[in-house]
Amino acid sequence: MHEQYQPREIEAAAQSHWDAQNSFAVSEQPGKDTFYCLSMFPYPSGKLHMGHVRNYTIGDVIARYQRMQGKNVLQPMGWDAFGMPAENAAMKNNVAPAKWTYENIAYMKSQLKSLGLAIDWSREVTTCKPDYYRWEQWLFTRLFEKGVIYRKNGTVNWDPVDQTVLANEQVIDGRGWRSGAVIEKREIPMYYFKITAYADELLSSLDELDGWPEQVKTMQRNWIGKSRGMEVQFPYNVDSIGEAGALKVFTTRPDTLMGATYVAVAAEHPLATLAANENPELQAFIAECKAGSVAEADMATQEKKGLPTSLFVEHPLTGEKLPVWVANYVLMHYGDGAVMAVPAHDERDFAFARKYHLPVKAVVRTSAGDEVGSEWQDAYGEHGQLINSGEFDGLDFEGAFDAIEAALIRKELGKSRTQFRLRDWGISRQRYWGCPIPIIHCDSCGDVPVPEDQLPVVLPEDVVPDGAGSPLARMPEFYKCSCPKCGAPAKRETDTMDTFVESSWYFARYASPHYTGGMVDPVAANHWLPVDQYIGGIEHAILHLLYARFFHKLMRDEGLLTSNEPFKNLLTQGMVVAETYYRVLENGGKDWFNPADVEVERDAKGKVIAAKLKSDGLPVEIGGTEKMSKSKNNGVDPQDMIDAYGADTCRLFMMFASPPDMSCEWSDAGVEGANRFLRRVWRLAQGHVSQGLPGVLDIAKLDDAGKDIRRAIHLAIKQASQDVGQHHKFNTAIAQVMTLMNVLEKAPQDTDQQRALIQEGLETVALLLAPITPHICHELWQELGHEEAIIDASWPVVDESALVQDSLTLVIQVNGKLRGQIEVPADASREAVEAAARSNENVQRFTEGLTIRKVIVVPGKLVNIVAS
Ligand code: ANZ
Ligand code: ZN
Repeated sequence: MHEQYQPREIEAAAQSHWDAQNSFAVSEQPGKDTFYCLSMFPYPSGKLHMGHVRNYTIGDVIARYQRMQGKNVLQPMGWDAFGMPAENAAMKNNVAPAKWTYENIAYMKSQLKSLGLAIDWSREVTTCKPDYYRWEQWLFTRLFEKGVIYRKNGTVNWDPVDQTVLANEQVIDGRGWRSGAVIEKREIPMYYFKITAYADELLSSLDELDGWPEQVKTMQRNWIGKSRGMEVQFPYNVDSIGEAGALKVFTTRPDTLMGATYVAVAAEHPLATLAANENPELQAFIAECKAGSVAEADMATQEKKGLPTSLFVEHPLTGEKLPVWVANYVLMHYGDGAVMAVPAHDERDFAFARKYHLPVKAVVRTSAGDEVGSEWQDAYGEHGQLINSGEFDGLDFEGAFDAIEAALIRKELGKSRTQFRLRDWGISRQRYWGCPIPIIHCDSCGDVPVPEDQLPVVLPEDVVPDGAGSPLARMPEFYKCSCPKCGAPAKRETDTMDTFVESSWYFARYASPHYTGGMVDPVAANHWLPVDQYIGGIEHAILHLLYARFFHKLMRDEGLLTSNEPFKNLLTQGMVVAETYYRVLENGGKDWFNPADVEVERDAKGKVIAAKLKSDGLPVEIGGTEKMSKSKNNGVDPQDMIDAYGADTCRLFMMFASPPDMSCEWSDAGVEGANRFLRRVWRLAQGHVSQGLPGVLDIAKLDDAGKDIRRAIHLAIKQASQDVGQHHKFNTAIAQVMTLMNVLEKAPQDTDQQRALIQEGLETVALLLAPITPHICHELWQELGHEEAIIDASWPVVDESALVQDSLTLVIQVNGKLRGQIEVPADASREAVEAAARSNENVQRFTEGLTIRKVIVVPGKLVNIVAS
């Protein structure tokens, strides 16, 4: 055994052992407990960042721990390889997205390997390869035939200069991110997944997901947004053109119907179009609304604006005439694109009514008993007893809901309805680097799905896009084809799919990644699925997880899977954060400096109190800790850390810095501390091994000091097992091992039996750390004399008898202040403990002249004597 800890050598050796033994390749083994441990696969952006390292280390620790529990553990990895960054890089460097992507994958794979992850690489999945996406296309054609995918016009952000569709995040302040052109809304045909058909199930089966964070389930519930309300019709009669009809609105507050003082429609609503005839001002306003962003967040924050029309509708119950307004806060694609406005009880309507001097009529008594809405500063949105509502006065929300529904049904002007906020999922992208949509357009047959024997529709890989629309649309060799139905010349669809589609089913493909008989081999898929533990960032809490849950159900309904949900347990890891430093520029902007280029001074608690730039020695501002990002220039390259200290130090630091679901603050001192600890372990083991391995420990012959050491060993096992197995608290598990190390370092090593005890201690350290720092533990295990590699060893078992204590040390307090210690038999009664405490000489000194009022005994811990 080397005298020094040399991570480079031992990590290479451990990794080549695993490679040679194929240690992480798994197959279905009936009868053996399976554990499917999955970390969200990366986008091959170029190199790993700290967030990846954290995510994959957490997954690896769990996978390795479960393997030590004797389970058949599947931990796969792959690449979410389609997407825009490849196109942007292609344009910048004039290289095909495929080439850029494959090169990134090769490099990042080598990085992942250097971290020593227990991955079954034979199952690697790359979503931009035809052997993967052909099955996505296959499912698409099935769903298209079933009507679960359909085509209709959708509104998109159109960049008139680049002649391309932009994603919401590419529209910045209403302009294209590249061209700077003012973005227009356009209607173009798009493909949609009918996810709304699964809305109810996506909501209700959340209740079965006990292993998911409550916060994520809440986010999913809100996104799906089920609301029970009422559809209400407001009849109208447009005399000038002789048109009659009824304006339909959706409301969750039918109890406030008697307080409606106007109605408002979206700019795209047919009634708005009708009213704008011969009204240029209204036409201009409608055009302005239509041009705005399609992002819902922008809609919510924008200033409320509207224009009146000359139209009126009738209140369905009173017949009163209500004016029709066009308002920018009404969304066309929600509810019915129109609202009954109740300014007294709806915040948006209230703001709007104030601005345009519309009446405010209160119909719900506030908890303070107020009844005059027009004098309020704000809408009253709570439920309450009805007022000013005629026959409905005095009813509560439920009562009013039912009574008003009955009244509307009698007039055939309304009924209750449940609706969802969730929209169907538009997946068409007018981009090149994505999975081709397998549809052929024929003049006589319409939209024809590509037949199974013509799949996959292969994306050509040698194309360099130029940013002006999709190159596929300019490649006749791609889009010219013949109709599969009638054989006439036809045109292939040139849109590609949203990359969220690939990441919605990769977890299932890992079960049988090379299967050519279908999307998944149902036997293998049902063997491994659902995933036992899924680990990834909170940024995927809504869309990715929702789409993956949806796909799982789609695949179930195709007969491919039997389970209802893909991920049994979900761990959302916290962010990796680091200190930020900057200087203010003359123009008021900030120039950010990387922590590596800054020298800092800290106070006793480790807080940064001063910082200067290494290059010029002048001070920089301290910006506080933030998520590592390019924009704040506070990223630390994990590769530098691995090169300098080795993967084990890197893994140990990450796991020790904080529990996995909390943010983890990067610190050089922390990394050095982790490295120092591993060197300590090495030193103790090296000293021990160099004297030859001891004989077998005879537990029966242990003296008191020996019993104490052995108790420390088994206490560490007990607590680390709870921390890792039950709570994923790797940081406290590591702390247990550190405590044990302190004991072992002080333990005597004179006799063979004393050394046998150290042997047990060191073996325990190696086993407990094995999931976290697998390389050093691999080496230690061999050096400690084991034939079998530690990767095949079991998690240690607590010897409960070692935990039994003959005597206990209790802390003694007098009036809460520490005054001494007593030693009592472990099975001493309360009375005996109290008596021992009272007779303690310090207690007598500090209670002299006082009366003892109370003696509190906390078993196993302390005795507090209250005296005055
Ligand atoms: C009258 C009313 C009175 C409303 C009141 C609320 C409070 P959720 O819960 O999200 O489903 N609404 C309906 N369609 C809309 C649209 N296309 N654009 C903007 N707002 C719309 O919200 C339903 C409520 O949102 C409905 O109930 C309606 O306003 C509004 F005291 O109707 B309410
Ligand atoms: Zn045809």
